[in-house]
Amino acid sequence: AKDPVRVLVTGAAGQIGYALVPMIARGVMLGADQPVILHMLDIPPAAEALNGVKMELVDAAFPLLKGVVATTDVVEACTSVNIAVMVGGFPRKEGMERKDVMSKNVSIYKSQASALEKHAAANCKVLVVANPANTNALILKEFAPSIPEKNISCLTRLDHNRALGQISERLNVQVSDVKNVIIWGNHSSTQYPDVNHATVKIPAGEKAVRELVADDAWLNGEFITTVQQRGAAIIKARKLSSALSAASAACDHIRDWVLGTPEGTWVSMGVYSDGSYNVPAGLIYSFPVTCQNGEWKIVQGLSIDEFSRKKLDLTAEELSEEKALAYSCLS
Ligand code: NAX
Repeated sequence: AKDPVRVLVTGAAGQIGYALVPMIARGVMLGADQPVILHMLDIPPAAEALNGVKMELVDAAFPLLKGVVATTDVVEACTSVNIAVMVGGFPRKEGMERKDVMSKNVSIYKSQASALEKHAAANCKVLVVANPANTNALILKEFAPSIPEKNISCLTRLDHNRALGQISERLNVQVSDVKNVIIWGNHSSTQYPDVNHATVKIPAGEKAVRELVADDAWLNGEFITTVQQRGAAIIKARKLSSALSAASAACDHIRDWVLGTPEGTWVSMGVYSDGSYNVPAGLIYSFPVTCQNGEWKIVQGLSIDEFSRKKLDLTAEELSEEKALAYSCLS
């Protein structure tokens, strides 16, 4: 039998946490043969609720779940973890300035970065979900200099999956037959969902999404805005932000990272830019990636037309501004 993997979920008493921890304990994230030990962190006001989640995990009698640590102590939470899913953060409340929200999250991610750096297992993989996800991940990277940058990422897989879902609905095809959409940039409304290289499986092989949809106005307009604004649409409908789809996307992200992407398929991950596609180096930016042996690699050589170029640049500019704002909170 395999040794258990320790998975940290911060903000585990929140709504994504509540959807995510049972998925991890059922093997959705790391596989049906991989035992896990869950580490759940939240803040003292949520300690009682967190303990309730722990009680439910015990009550669910998950065969793969070999232990649960539920704590408000960051060091205890981070100790020996192999995977860290950072869902905890400070939400933007009505009337709050962007800078104030940024400042709260900078201080959270700065201190959790140090705890991970000192106490996590060697080669721990980190996924930041909490918003502003890209910039929180960047702060975490900056304050955990001994964690290799290739081990730090942020979640744009939900946006990626939303794009797959929209194409599948539009063409009335199985979502599993659609692949190779791309989310470029920030997990925000400036993200660019790109279908220029996406395909659908057909009996004779595969066919370009653009050819099958045959409606560039829709693909360059409503499709993009629907994906960009899907989060707001969920809040409007549910009076709560997306949780089950976010949790599922976090599992997809880690599973593909650890176990690899299928041959010929890429996924979107927010990763540290090396300057690929003329995206400024030093931002955490969502790119198309393939994964093998536990490492992601940015897909190279895709053609970028003029329409796409502008959109890649626009979301990069927003990320540069967020980075500057985050740094201004440090001084
Ligand atoms: P909730 O408010 O339900 O849960 C957040 C939890 O984090 C709370 O239990 C809170 O007590 C805890 N927390 C706050 N500060 C903490 C700290 N310093 N250490 C540990 N825990 C702390 O929010 P939820 O709906 O679960 O969303 C969580 C985060 O995910 C938010 O930042 C949200 O904006 C972000 N999202 C990101 C998505 C993505 O695709 N990247 C999509 C979904 C989601 O909107």
